[in-house]
Amino acid sequence: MCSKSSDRKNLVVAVVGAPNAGKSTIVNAIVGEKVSIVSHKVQTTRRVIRGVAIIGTAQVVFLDTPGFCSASSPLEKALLANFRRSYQGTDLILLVIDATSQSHRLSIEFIEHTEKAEIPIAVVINKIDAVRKECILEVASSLAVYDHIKKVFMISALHDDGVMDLKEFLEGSAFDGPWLYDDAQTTDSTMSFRLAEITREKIFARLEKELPYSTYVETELFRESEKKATIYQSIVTLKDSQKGIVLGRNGTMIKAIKNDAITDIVALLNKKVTLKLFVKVREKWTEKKEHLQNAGII
Ligand SMILES: Nc1nc2c(ncn2[C@@H]2O[C@H](COP(=O)(O)OP(=O)(O)OP(=O)(O)O)[C@@H](O)[C@H]2O)c(=O)[nH]1
Ligand SMILES: [Mg+2]
Repeated sequence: MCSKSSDRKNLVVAVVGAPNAGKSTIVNAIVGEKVSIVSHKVQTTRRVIRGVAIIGTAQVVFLDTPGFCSASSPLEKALLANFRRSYQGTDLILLVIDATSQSHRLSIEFIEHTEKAEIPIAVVINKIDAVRKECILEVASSLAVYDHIKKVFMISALHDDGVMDLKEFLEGSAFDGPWLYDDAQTTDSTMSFRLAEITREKIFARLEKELPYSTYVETELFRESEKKATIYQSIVTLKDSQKGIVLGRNGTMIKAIKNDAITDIVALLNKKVTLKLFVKVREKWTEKKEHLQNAGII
C-alpha cells in the first residue's frame, strides 16, 4: 500500500439485516475475496465474520452478522446473541434490505430501534437486479421519514452495480487513525474455520430443507507444505438418518460436496489439496454448549 501511515483512516461497520438479504455477498464484494460463505438459504452466517477491505487510504472492517431472527431454539438464541453483540462498539451500521422481500417489518423495526442510538445508520437496498424499479423506489420512499438514516444506497451486490458509490461513502465516513489489521489481511478467521465454512457452504448448496441446519463442520486436521495441503474434516449431523443423506447413495453426495469444497480450497490456498470428509452423528448438538462451541457458533 502506498499511503503514508499518517494519512490513514479506519472504520468499523456492522452489516446487519434480515436473513438472506445479501449481507455476506456485499462484504465479499467489497473485500474482493470470499471471507464469508453465501447460500440461497436463510441463516447461513452463524457468527460474526470479520472482513477487511482497503478503500483508498481507509481500512474498513466489516462485521458480517447472522440475520435478524426470532429465537426459540438454543441454536437460534445463540445466533441472536451473536447478532446483538455485533453492532456494539462499531462506527456505522449498514442495514441491508432485500428488495425482493415481501415484508420489511424487521428492518423497519430495527431502524426505529436505532433512532436514539449513538451509532449512525446507512441503508443498502440490495438485489435491485431482481425487481422492478417501482418496487425499489417504493422501499426507498418508505425510508424517507427516518431522518437519522445518513444515506440510502440501491445496489446489486451480485452484479457489482452501485457498489462503487457505497465504497466511496465508506471511505468518506472513515476516521483518521491507524489501520487495525495488517495491509494484506482480509479476515481474522482462522484457516481451520474458513476451510470448515467452505465445506458448510457446499452442504447448504446441495442438501435440502432442514438438513443443512442440522449439520456443522469441524476441521480436525490442517497440514500444509509449500505445494500441498492435507485437510480432514468432520461433518456432524443430529441423527443416523441424516448421516445417510449426507453420504448419499454409494457415497455420491459426500463425493460431490468434497469436490465442490476442493475447488474453492484450491482457489484459496493456491496449492494441491487432499480433503477427507468424515460424517459423525452427535445427537442434540444444537442444544449443547460444547458442540455450539465446536461449530464456532458461540
Ligand atoms: N439477485 C440477486 N441475488 C443476490 C444479490 N446479493 C445476494 N444475492 C443472493 O442472495 C442469497 C443470500 O445471500 P447471502 O449473502 O448469503 O445473504 P445473507 O444476508 O448473508 O444471509 P444470512 O447469512 O443467511 O443472513 C444468495 O443466493 C445470493 O447469491 C443481488 O444483488 N442480486
Ligand atoms: Mg450471511
